[in-house]
Amino acid sequence: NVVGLVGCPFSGGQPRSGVDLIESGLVQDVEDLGWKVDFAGADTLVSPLVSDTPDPDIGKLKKPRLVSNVNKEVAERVYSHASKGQLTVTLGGDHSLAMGTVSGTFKAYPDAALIWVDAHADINTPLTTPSGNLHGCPVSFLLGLPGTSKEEIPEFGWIEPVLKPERLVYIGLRDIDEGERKILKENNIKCFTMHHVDKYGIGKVVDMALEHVGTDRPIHLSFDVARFTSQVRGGLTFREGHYICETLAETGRLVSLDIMEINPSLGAGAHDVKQTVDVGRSLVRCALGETLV
Ligand code: DIR
Ligand code: MN
Ligand code: MN
Repeated sequence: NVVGLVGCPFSGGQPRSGVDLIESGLVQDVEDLGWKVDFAGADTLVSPLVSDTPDPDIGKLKKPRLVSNVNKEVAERVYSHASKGQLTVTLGGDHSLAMGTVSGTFKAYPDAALIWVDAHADINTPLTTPSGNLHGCPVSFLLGLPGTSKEEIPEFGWIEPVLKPERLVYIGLRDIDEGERKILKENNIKCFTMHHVDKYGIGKVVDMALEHVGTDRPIHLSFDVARFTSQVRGGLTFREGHYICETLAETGRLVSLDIMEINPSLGAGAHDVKQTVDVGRSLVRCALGETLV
């Protein structure tokens, strides 16, 4: 039972938190749960190569080459852990990093399923993105949607369309762009929004999500914790988030975990930073089998 730890304090080119999680004692947490940890140390965190090469927008996309390069390295690292049978835990960093983590996981486990826990679908394409922020786009590249092909955007040509729409399920959506809504419909992608969480409860939603993707597949969980602590009106609660992690741990089929957007907002006080870090740590512990009693 080995956890392969990948740290990637990368936010659209802004190196930030995530490191905080490791510094706060996460490695010890994981070892206390009975895992060995394969982590080469904080000086091996994935960090964007500082370079003088200009990185102009491509269409609307901001910092495309930087995001692509960092993700290519993340994909290689995740694959190297996953291919040895380790459970990969990646600490981000912004959610564009799932381009890398999911690519690496699915290279090792081609029949895996992806569970995306987020208020947002992050499925904009280079053609539909309203903001140009790549953290709103990773899923479209993994699915190979129109606008993401090697011919259309060779800078991301290393990403293979490893994900099939029926192997993807969302939990916790509540903020979807018009273009995304169309993509979700057209591709018949299963979405459990906050409406469904309210209606069925989180227990039933997780059961239905697992049923949808197939109960015997390896699972990659990509968890966006942005503003999770401050309880933005209408989002998943602290317990609902933890319940998801606990239940996936119980399946015994979790092979890869992303805890993304551990980015206490700039200018946040020490208290907010600590809260965000504590939530990230406890989600990781739950996903690795910590139980309440
Ligand atoms: C919006 C916001 N859908 C976009 N996305 C995210 O810019 O594509 N915000 N992920 O956190
Ligand atoms: Mn996200
Ligand atoms: Mn989000």
